[in-house]
Amino acid sequence: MYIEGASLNAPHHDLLMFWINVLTIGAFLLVNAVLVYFIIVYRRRGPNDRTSSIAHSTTVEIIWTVIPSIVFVVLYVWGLVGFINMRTAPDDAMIISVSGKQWAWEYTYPAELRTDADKATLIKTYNTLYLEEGQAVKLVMKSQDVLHSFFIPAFRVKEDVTPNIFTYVTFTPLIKEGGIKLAKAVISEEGDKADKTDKEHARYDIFCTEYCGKDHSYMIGHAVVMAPEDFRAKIASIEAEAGDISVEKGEKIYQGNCVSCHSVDGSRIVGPSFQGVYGTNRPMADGTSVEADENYIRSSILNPNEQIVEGYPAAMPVQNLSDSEIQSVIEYMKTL
Ligand code: HEC
Ligand SMILES: [Cu+2]
Repeated sequence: MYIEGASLNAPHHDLLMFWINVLTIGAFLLVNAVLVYFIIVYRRRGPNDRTSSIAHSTTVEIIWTVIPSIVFVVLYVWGLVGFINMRTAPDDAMIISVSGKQWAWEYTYPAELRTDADKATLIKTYNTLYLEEGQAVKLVMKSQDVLHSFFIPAFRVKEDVTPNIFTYVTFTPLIKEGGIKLAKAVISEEGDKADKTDKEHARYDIFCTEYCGKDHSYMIGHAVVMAPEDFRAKIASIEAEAGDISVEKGEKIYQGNCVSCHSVDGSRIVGPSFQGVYGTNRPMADGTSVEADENYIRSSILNPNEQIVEGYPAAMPVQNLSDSEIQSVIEYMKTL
C-alpha cells in the first residue's frame, strides 16, 4: 500500500501509521454500527412513544472516557518516541547543506569529503542527492526565495524549507528493492543518458511539497543511495569535475544540451545562434539592450525567461548545469 520504507526510522513510522489506520477505521465502524442499531431499536413506535428521561450513566461515561484515553496516550507515547528519533541527529551524522530555489534543489557536501584538501573546491550537486548507505545524514536546509518543502517519501521525512531560517531533516538511508527497481527502470528508459553507475544503487524520489510558483511541479529530484566505496568514488568524481573548466568540456555540453536550439554557424533554429554573441550588445524584447558578458550568459542559462532576446520566443527551458559546466560553456562561446 505504501512506498517501501528505505530508512532506519521507516518501520517505526509505518507500524504506527498502520495501527492508527486500524484504530480509526475500527472506531468509525463501531460508532456507525451502534448508531444504526440504536436507530432501529429505539425508533418511535407510535404517537404516545415518549423518550424516557435518562440524564446520566456513570458506568458508560467512565468506559468511553477511560478506554479512548488509554488508546490516545499509547499513540502519543509511541508517536513521541518516533518523533524524537526523527529529530535527533546522531553525532557522526554527515551534514549536507540543502538550498531550495524556484525550481531546483542544490546540495553542498561536507568539506571533509574532499580528496584534495589544498583546494577549496565546493562539492555540489543539483537535484540529485548522493548518499552513503547506512550513514546517518543531517540535511540542513534553507530557501533562496519562497517557501518550499523538502519531502522524500521513501525515507519518511518531510520539512518546510524557508528563507531566513535553517530547518533540518535527519535519517539513515538504506538500499531497498523498491529503490533498485526505480534506478533500473530509469536506466533502461533513458538509455545512455542515464548514469550507468546507478545500476547497483537505489534511487528514490524527492519532491517539493509546498506550492511555490509556476514550475513547482518540476521541482523534483532524486536521492541516490550507494555503497560506501561507490559513494566516495562518486564524490571524488564530482570534486574532480568541479575543478575542471575547459573549452572542450563546454563544447561537449553544447553538443549534449543546446545543439537542438542553438547553432554555432549563425543560422537561426529555435533560439539565436551562439556565433559572435559573446561580448556584443544583445537587443531585448522589452526594448533595452544588454552586453553579452559572463553574467548575461550565466543568467540566460539559469533563468532563461528573465531576459528575452528580441524576436525570439521565451522557449528556453531552465538548464541545470553546475558552476564549472556554465564556466566551460562561457569559455566555449568566447571561441565562436
Ligand atoms: C528548447 C530550446 C533551447 C535549448 C535546449 C537551449 N536554449 Fe538557449 N535559448 C532558446 C531560445 C528560444 C532563446 C531566445 C529567447 C531567450 O532569450 O530566452 C535562447 C537564448 C539563449 C541565450 C541568450 C542568447 C542571445 O543571443 O543573447 C543563451 C546564452 C542561451 N540561450 C544559452 C543556452 C545554453 C548554454 C543551452 C544549453 C546548455 C541552451 N541555451 C539550450 C532556446 C533553447
Ligand atoms: Cu518548491
